[in-house]
Formats: sequence, structure tokens, C-alpha cells
Amino acid sequence: MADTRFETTTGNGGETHQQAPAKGSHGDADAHLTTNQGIRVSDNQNSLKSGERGPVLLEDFVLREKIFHFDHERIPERIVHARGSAAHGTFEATDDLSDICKAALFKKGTKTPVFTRFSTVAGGAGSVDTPRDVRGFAVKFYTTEGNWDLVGNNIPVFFIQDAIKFPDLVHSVKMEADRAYPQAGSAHDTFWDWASLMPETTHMLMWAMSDRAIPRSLRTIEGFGIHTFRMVNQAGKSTFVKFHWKPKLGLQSTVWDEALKLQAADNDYHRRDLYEAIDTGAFPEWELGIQAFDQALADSLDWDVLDATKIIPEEMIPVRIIGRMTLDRNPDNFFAETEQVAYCPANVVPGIDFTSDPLLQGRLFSYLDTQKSRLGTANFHQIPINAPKCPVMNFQRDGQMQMTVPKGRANYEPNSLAAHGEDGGPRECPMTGFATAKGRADHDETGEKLRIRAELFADHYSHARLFWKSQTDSERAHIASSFVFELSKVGLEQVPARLVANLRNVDEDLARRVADGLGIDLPKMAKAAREPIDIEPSDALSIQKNMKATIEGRQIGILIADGSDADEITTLKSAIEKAGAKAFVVAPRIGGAKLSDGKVLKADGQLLGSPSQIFDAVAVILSEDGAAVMAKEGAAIQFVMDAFGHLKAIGASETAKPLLDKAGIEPDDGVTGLGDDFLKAAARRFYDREPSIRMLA
Ligand code: HDD
Repeated sequence: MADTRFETTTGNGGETHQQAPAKGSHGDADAHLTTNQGIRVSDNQNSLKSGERGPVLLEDFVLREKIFHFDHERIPERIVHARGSAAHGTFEATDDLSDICKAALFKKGTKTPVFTRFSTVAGGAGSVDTPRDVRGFAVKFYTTEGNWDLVGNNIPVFFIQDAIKFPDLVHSVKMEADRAYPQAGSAHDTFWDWASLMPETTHMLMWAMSDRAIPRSLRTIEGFGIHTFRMVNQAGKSTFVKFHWKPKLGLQSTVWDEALKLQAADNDYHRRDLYEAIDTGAFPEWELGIQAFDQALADSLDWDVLDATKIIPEEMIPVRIIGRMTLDRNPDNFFAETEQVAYCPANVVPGIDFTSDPLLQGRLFSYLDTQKSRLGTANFHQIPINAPKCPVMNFQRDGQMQMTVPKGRANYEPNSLAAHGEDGGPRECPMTGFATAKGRADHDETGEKLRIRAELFADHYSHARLFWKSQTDSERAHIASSFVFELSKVGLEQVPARLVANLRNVDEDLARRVADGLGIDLPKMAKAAREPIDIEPSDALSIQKNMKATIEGRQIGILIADGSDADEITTLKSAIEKAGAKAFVVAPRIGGAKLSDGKVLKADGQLLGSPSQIFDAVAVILSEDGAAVMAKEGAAIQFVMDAFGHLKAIGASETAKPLLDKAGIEPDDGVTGLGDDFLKAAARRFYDREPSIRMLA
């Protein structure tokens, strides 16, 4: 008989414990269904009754155990970042970093397993993937020296400067306390009430209102560690660093109307995209980079590097690429891995250290604490997805759900048991263990106990201005329009004007556009706590300036119907696939369409369930008759109309043109035939088309 158990290391010195039946065992002739006590189950369909139609007996331990376990399947969802998707992968160090960091994972050529979880912030675990929101970007590195968690976002700054405000931020942005809506997203009273009273949010609001908050896919977002961290080399010298993840596919975002429609088209749009990309071998990749600088540079800046609402422009300190992360394996089980993974910014390895950023310092407490209430036990680090892949040896003992079985008498330190022939257990490691970076605190400290923030934290607008100045015209129009959209959902009369009064400190044109869009008078400028300064614009802050003209990793929808030209379809499909993109055939019926050669081509998706917003570009291949039929089909008209409205390329066969005419499309550079010009156009969005089809603020 095959053993249906499998063993997982807990990371605790390689000890093992029993787990559920091995994957793939279902259907094996020797795979027996058992209770959790290992007792074989003879009948999984009928509960034990007294007589054929009689009551169910309390005695039925098979039934009781099954229902009992089911009743307790759910655990509390994360307070924030509840909705997420994750994948396994590898980080490879590509540069020699020994000059500034001694961590083993950064030794050139070293490969470290990772588990990376992306998330939205405000929505619950079952909410949609595409609201306007920040995306979490959390990476757990299982290094040989212990776990390092880099818990960042896709935006390089944060709403607040001090962790003490985090509960207020989160309460205000999540669904409102009495009515329990909206489920995800910030377009509601309480968020804007709070944010408009909190000028330090302004820089982050600019990013959150930009297209960064409506990414096309998780594979096309950047990631940032946000805080200034430290790296420490072998000699004990410490260097400040800021972490950056740069996606191989470049940055890609949606437009707002598209993001809204995606919420209807596919709630799981990003989750599905990540899963399918990995499943089909199109492994998402990011480069990891650092901006490294010393105390002298930090002191020379006009802002404080401990302030998480500020950046350091890449033009000022270039990003040095130090490694590459590839995600190449989907989780086997969503709950066991994606749900139970517990990130904690306090998890650092020797060579990486904190600064006194007050936001970071608060986080060092919060994450460890929250895992106890989420996962129910101080032993959550023993859950396989959280367990280090190096030995764990200490004298911490017991607790709920203890999975290891320590041996011997030594459960305290120091002890002298070893001297008497017994196992005395592990010892401190003064030379190789984690030792807090030496040197003075990041800034002069008097040692006095003060509830204040350092002086430069009072500048709330300079970096928001820098961001605004660094955007393209189209990006500015999107930002202004997002403010208008969000504030138009606010019922509290005092709030929009208060926010616009803050925006006047960022840019007068922005404030005026938002006020006009809302139909309100321009309010008096809010008094800035500190006069903003001007900083040189930075191209790195723009999405549109950092898009890659490639169709690699993208999905192109091909609308066909009965009579469509078989050769045109085959040629286009193979050209798309050759370029590393995915061709997705859409037809009125899932069974497919009968093509010009008399053969039936099965569709990948039915027209009603595959609107064009799920594609990066679309092609329409229709015969004359097919086009006439489709021109009477609302979903087909909407398909091309939305593709055009969402600034995508549309490639059409000559005979498909009547459908485009019916949709009111006035051809531009993005409307092409089916040849190379289409593939070239599909690699970009046509932002210059926008003013002719939509009124923006
Ligand atoms: Fe946080 C989760 C990112 C500030 C408290 N946070 C969480 C996750 C990410 C971030 C990506 C999800 C991790 C996962 O996938 O499981 N958080 C950030 C960033 C911040 C930040 C980039 C600022 C730079 N967070 C922050 C503060 C506090 C928290 C200031 C509290 C003082 N965050 C939490 C938390 C969460 C969390 C409540 C919820 C679930 C969890 O930790 O594991 O503890």
C-alpha cells in the first residue's frame, strides 16, 4: 500500500510532521480516504442513521469531524491587503554587493527561493482586482541566513509619516463603519474627509490618483521598499538604501473607464493573469535595484530621508541593479500558502538593518502582532510557507499548535549541560549573528522623550509638485480627472474644497482643473506648514515615459464569426505567438465559427464573456457577411468601441470595416490592417487619441 502522507520540514532543524494526502494521490488505487485520525472512511456520501429514514446519530464521528473542520475553515482576513495573489520563484544576485552588504543572498550568483504576494489594500479578500488602489508587493526571501521580508508597495511613498496614524488611515479608507460600503476603493466620504485634513497625504494622493493605481497587470508594476533601510558590510560600515523592483515587461496601466469595466468583466483579472502567465511558462520577472547613499548625502538633501512621504529622484541617485526575481511556480494551495503567508518588515538578515523612520518603526511591531490574531498562534512561523529554509534553533517552547518535538532537558540559556555529557543546545554567535548596525542614530538625538516630528517632515507639497511636473500631459489629465471622479462621490460638502485648497500648494493649474471639474469655486489656498521648494522633474516617475514598446506578455483578442478568413487568422495568430504574446479567439459561440475553409475554429472565449477590456489590443477578422451580422450585435459593436475608447490598437480585415463604422470609430494611427503595422501598434496605447473621445479635467 502506498503511503499517502507526505512530509514537510518545519524548518526547525529538519524535523518533520505529518500532513494531508500528497498532491496527485486522488484517484490512485491505493489512496484511501481517511479521517484526520487516519481511520479509513468506508462511505463519504451517507451519514449514520437510525434506520433508513431515521435521525442521524451523534455517534457518527466521520460526519462530526468533517463538519467540525469545515465550520472552522475560515480565518480572519488581513486588516489591510486582504485580497492578494502570490507565486513562488527565485531571486538571483547579479552584482557583487560586498562593498556595502554582507548578506549571503547578495553574493553574486546566489539563488534564493522567494514567495511573493501582490495585493490591493482596501478591499476584502473577496473583492475585485481592479479598483483604484495601491498594490502591495511583498517578497519573502528564504535565505540561508534566515528569512528576509521586503514588504513594499507599487508606489514609492506612503500616506503618512508616523505609524501612529495608520489605524485612522485604514479606518477612513475601508468600507464605512455603519453602512459597510464601498467594498474596495477610496471614492467615498470618510477617506477624503480624513485625507483632506492631513496634508502629509498629498504626495501619495497624487500617485494614488495617477494610473499607477489602476495597473494593467501585476506583472507590469514596479515595487518599492519605500523606507530608507540600511545595508551593512563585513567591516560593519552602514549605507542607506532604498529598494526598487523594476518589471521586465515595463510599466503598463489601464485607463479609468477600462478599470471600471474590468470590475464587471472579470473580478479576478489580475489573479487570473498572474496564474495563467506562470502556468504557461511566461514567467514574470523583476530586477531588484537599490539607491545607495551615505549620511553626508542624506544631510545634504532638502528633505528628510526618514520621511516615507518623500522619494529620492533616480536622476539624483541612480538605481543600481543587484538582482533578478523570477516567479515560476503557482501555489499548490491558496489557503495554505497565499493566505497563511505572514510577512513582517522586522524579518531582516545580517547585512540589512532599519533606520529610525517612524513609519517603519511602527511596522516592526504591527506585523508580528497581527499574525498572532490572524493565524491564531505564536507558532505561525512553523507553517510551511513561513518556515525558514535554514535551521531554526532556540529555546522558545510550547504554545498552541507546536509542531516540533524538542528533545532533552535544555530549554534555557546559558546552561552547562553540555559540560556534563548532555545536549546543551544552541549557543549565541557573536561573530555571525545579527548585530544592530553601529554608529550614531540617523539624526542627532538629544535622547529627550518627545512626541514631535523632525522639522523637514513639515514640507508636504514639494514632492507632490515634483511628481506633477514629471508627468506627461495625458497623465496630468488622468490625475486631475481622478481627483474629480473621487471627490464627486463625496457627499460631505466641506471636503472637496478643503482638498482643492491643499492642491493649490502643489500646482495652481491642477487645483483649477479639479475645481472646474467639480463645478466649485476655487477655494483659498491652504497654508503650508513649510514653504514648498522646487525639485527638478524626474522622468522615472512617469508611467508613459517608461512603457516598453513590446507585445511580449500581452494578450490580443481576435474577434471572428462564421465565414472569417482562415488564412488571415492563422497568419495573425502565429505572428502574435512568435512575438511572445497570447492570441485569444473570441466568437459569438464558444463552439467556434465555421471559417472560409469550411473548418470550425473553436473559440477561447464567447463574445459576451470576453469584452475587449480584457485584451491589450484587438483584431477583427470578419467576412462581408460576418461584418453585417456583427454590426447588428451590441456586444461586437461594444467590443471595438471600448477597444478604441481604451486607447488600444485595432487591427481589422478590409471586410470587417463596416463593424468599425457602426461603432463610430474614426481611424487613426492605432487602427490598422492585420500585418506588421498592427503588431507594432499593439505594443502601445494611443494616449493622443483620448482628447477626441473623452472630456478630461
Ligand atoms: Fe502594512 C499588511 C505594505 C505601512 C500594518 N502592508 C501589508 C501588506 C503590504 C503592506 C504589502 C500585505 C502583506 C501580505 O501580502 O501579506 N504597509 C505596507 C507598506 C507600508 C505599510 C509599503 C508603508 C510604507 N502597515 C503599515 C503601517 C502599519 C501596517 C504603518 C501599522 C502600523 N500592514 C499592516 C498590518 C498588515 C499589513 C496590519 C495586515 C496583514 C499583515 O500585516 O500581515 O500589520
